[in-house]
Amino acid sequence: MTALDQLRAHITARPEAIAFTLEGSQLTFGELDAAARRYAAGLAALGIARGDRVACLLGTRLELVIALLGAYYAGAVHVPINTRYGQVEIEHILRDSGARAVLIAEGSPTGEIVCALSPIETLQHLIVLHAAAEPLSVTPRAPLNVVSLDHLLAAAPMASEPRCDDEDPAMFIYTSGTTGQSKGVVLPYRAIVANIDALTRLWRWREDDRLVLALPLFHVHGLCIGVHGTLLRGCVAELHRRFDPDAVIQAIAAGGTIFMGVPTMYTRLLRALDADPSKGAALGAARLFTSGSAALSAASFEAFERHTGHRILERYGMSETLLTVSNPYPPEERKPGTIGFPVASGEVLVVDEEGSRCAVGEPGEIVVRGDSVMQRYWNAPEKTAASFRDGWFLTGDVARYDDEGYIVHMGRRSVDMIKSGGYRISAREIEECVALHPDIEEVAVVGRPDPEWGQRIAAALVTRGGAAERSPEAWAEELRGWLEGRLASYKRPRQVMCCGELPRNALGKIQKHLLAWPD
Ligand code: MCA
Repeated sequence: MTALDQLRAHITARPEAIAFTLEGSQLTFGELDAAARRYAAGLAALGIARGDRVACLLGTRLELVIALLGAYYAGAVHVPINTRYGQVEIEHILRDSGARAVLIAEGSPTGEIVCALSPIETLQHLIVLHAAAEPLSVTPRAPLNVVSLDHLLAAAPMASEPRCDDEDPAMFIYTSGTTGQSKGVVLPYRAIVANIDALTRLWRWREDDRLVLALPLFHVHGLCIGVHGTLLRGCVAELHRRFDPDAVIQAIAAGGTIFMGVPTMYTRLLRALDADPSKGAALGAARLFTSGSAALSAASFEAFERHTGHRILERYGMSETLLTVSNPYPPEERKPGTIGFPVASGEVLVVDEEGSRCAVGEPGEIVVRGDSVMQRYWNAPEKTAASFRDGWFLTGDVARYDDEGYIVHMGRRSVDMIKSGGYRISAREIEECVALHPDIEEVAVVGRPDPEWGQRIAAALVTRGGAAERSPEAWAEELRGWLEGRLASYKRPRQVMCCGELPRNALGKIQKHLLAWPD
């Protein structure tokens, strides 16, 4: 059985069962399959062939799941793009991936950004959602073939059974590194299915589960675990367009059994519970709460248990390796402040500089190998080579074993990688964009501890001439305007400090840890 067959098991066996719901609309497994077959035939009619990239710039909606599966059925590669991104990020992904088509929601800010881009050689088709219902508010600058999803969905379904090899790329996920622009992580079917199958079995997902899915569907957390887990386990995913603590509490009170969140979401759920502790009982009725994408504080773990009786199951992963470490399922074995043990789809070790397994308590780097690991970075053989050693992927995350063998995550090796609101953010990418400001001579961006976001973005600026008179607050406001539309708003510095010069070592390298931030 191929990995794609595994993803389609419930489509074949239980076509009548509901797979996804959103605000009163729903898709059964059979309806999803039929729509994906028509969309795949429509893509094929556009000339999209095996291995071609189809970018997707949609917020959470049922069409996104159809577009994902339809791309798979057409043999194409799904390239999700964060709908909060600005022009710099979107253009980079479209160019780097060589996407032949991009799916946008007409009238959306990101759709308008795509229309305003100058021609991208490989990009030929702009797929909008609806046929002529709303003419495009912005005419594309580039000569693109504009076609609607409605139109593609009217195609006769593909005649043959969808087929692909396990090593074929299913998706490229663009992710921030320590360098400026994001890198495309090539995820083959093998990795996604092996990992999400192992993870959802470990977490005992069942057909009768109802997943309350309020994570965005353009990153590994929401898209791989949420959507692919639903397909693999045959449960129902109730999609939410955005995270709203009260809506999540209501959804769980109405029968939701699983919730997955980033720590910032738990902070907000806890705020709602503090304001009205009676809501704890509604959440108590669920079966499983998991947390990932950034470290959950032991204080949040304990407060959530006090309110709801649930011990949040914390796990660890990254786009390149998928979800590789998880706390055990039995609640009493979930240990706050740890990420748990390796998931069955790969091997995970904490190693020292020589690559030997660290002793208990000794900090080392998390390294991963096995089925769940990406194939490579797209178009970047040197970066791919540099991220592996003897077949092990080097995560850049520092951890240690505790005395029971649980892995304790301790942070990133590089200060240039920031985790804020569950997003992985490259300090360099922000620095490159800020440095283009004519009044800024130099900039250093770091993540500073923040109780709500995990880390908040802070920028130390060396400004030019007369601009030095502006206050840090005025500079923060200036940067808001400068970055608006260029980068996602969650990458905007929330704290700004102006300095005469940046601290450097004898070789001239900026020493970010020596920056003296006012509190
Ligand atoms: C938003 N704001 C922020 C941040 N994000 N301020 C500081 N730091 C931030 N990180 C600001 C906005 O600019 C805005 O302010 C205000 O907060 C509300 O913004 P909004 O976007 O509406 O925030 P939100 O909708 O409340 O979103 C918060 C969120 C969201 C729900 C926590 O960030 C989220 O969905 N995060 C999940 C990310 C995720 O899926 N990560 C998984 C990656 P203003 O109005 O002033 O502009 S996959 C991964 O990491 C790996 C593989 C893994 O292990 O899962």
